[in-house]
Amino acid sequence: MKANKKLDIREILKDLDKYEPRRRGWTWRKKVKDLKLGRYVYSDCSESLKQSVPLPAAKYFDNIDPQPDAVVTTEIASGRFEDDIRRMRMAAWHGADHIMVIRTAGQSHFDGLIEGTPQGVGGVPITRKQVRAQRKALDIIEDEVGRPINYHSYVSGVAGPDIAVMFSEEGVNGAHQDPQYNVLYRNINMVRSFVDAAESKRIMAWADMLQIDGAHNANATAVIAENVMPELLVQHAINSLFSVKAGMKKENIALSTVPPTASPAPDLKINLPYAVALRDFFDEYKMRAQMNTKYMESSTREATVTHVINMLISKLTSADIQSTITPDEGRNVPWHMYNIEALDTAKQTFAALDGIKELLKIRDDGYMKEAVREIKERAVLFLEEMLEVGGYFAAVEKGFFVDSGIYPERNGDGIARKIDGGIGAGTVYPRDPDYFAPVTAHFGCNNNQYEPYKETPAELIGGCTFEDRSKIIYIDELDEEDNVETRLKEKEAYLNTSFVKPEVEWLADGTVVIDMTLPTSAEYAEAAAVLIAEKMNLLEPEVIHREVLHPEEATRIQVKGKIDFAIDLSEIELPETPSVLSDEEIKDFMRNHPLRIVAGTIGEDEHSVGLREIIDIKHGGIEKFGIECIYLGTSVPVNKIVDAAVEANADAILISTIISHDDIHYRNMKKVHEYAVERGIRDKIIIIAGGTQVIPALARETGVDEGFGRGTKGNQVASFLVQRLKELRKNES
Ligand code: Z98
Repeated sequence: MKANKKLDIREILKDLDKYEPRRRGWTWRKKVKDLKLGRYVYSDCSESLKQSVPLPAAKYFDNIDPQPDAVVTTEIASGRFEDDIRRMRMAAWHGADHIMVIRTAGQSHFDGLIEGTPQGVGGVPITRKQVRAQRKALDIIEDEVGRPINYHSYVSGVAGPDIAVMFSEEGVNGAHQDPQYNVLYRNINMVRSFVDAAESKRIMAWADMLQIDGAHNANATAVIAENVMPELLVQHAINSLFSVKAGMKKENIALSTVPPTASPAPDLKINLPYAVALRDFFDEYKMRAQMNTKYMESSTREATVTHVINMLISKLTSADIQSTITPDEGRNVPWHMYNIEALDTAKQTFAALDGIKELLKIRDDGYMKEAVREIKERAVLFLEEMLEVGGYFAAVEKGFFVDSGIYPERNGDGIARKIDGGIGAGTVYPRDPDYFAPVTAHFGCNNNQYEPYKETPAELIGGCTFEDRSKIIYIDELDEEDNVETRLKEKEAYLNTSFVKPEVEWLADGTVVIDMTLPTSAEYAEAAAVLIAEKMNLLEPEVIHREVLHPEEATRIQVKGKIDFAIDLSEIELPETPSVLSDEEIKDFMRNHPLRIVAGTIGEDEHSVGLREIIDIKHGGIEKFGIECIYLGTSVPVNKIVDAAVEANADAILISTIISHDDIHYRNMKKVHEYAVERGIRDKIIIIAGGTQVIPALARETGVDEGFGRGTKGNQVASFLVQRLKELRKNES
């Protein structure tokens, strides 16, 4: 797969009936001791990727892209698996190696597998075809980035065991499985949920899948999230020990942990002791750290800060998997760019905090000691009381879980379920004495009469679908309308054509966001913003975020809307990319035509880093070609830089400006040009203007010879100087 080629969804869908997964089971990253990258040595990093998109600032660091040692998750949930596949590719290039596919709303109440590729709501309907297509796409993507990617979804609901079998057959690498989730949040009968869970866990164990539990959901549901801390430990305990008893290896059991509270609460004072208590109790298991979503609103900035602080806790304690909830989850079903933002947030934070445990140690005395002990005590007492009242089922009936009080306080508002209530109640039957299930992975008694097949029942039929894939029945589309082929046909105009429309989740969905600040109160600003969007011809405008800058002075509003036109890329004439000469060509020219320039940041601009990079030899700047550079420093007045050029008999003036407020950068360029005209040197001197906000065409309009924007390198400027000088000298002769 070439980086400059798009994934061809139709190609992936071809011959899916014959697709076989490459492997089963979970893959961890390969940690590298003292990883050397560029000029740094990293303590907590893993092998680098073959291809990736590094952080924006990487260009100042030889484009290094350190990959943390924790597996990094992204959750994808657009409702259309074909669009999710493209997002998976973007995510992998930004460092995700755990792709969690959210299921469509309501799938957990389907008592069986569904087939085909129907469109989902808030996630995709998980079917064999969809799973195969995504796993097949991930095979291509993992080869491209050079790191195995774990594919993950959910083994829950009333079809839990059926899903577990299908996942095992199809090489799904990880799944959430926790019967408490069914009981508390999906109102599925508790007896059925635990029986199903035993079967599911045994199947997942056969496939070597990693399991993530569901304790974090209590955190997200509780009225005051930190009040469920003791209960969270109890939930983890129930599911992990149950999993071990069902045959899972401890290293395949991951606890889903979320720092319970978020600022403005004193985050670390609450979350850090909790994280320590959890890891003390469950040190044999893996930690899947997720961010706090309970207090997530529509501010992506706020969500990102919570995420960063949560990752500080991950690094101070431990996280084998770091989840990255998208910062827009509070306002959209996640959009492409926010998956990527969250992944970059994780990558940036982890690189920043690399080696933190060599620098800082969590105290084990005073406040920390007391706080850790208190959480543990409350959890143990909770568990003891649960046993006293007759066990888990009785405790759920009494509403022990997700109560808003901190144990032992109870406010009587917990989620209570009846032992004989909920979906699937009364559907558990005792096995007949001669019951025999000829499957490889099966929980509990599987009739003893059938010696010698007691331990290996599948041998009786020459292997079940786990050993003999030809027994798997692949069912293609069942619905003539609701399927991927019809959706692709609708998008034909944009599939590998030159037409593009903006998109946030589905190809050519046309969605854009505009961001505006209005000098009025929030209520008026919101109403006005919608009118503005309408006048801009945006369809279906909707306010997705508002932020009070001051109750009366101003409000910031973000509006989403759609456009109904496309752009034909074949009609676009791209500006010519400036030709860059080889170092040898530049040096050759310089040997015969020595060149002198004067340079400085002008006006009131003190930002010299960019200019120094263009000039300095150590940054590969133009000095290295033998160009004599007279650097005048920062905030050089316009007249002074031109006068200096006259005095030095310079061939060129290099000015640099970062500040662009009120177009001061272009105004200053114009002044330099005009003063050079006034001094009578304009036709003999080259004027070059650079800066992060400089757009070459606009710079040229001010009268300077060329503008150079963000990311310019010394050799580009030197090439321009050589080419321009050649022209000037040709004109002179
Ligand atoms: C996460 N952001 O955990 P349905 N089982 C468990 C779950 O936690 C979930 C499901 C099943 C979260 C994603 N978690 C939400 C233990 C969901 C999902 O019934 O398909 O919604 O099950 O990463």
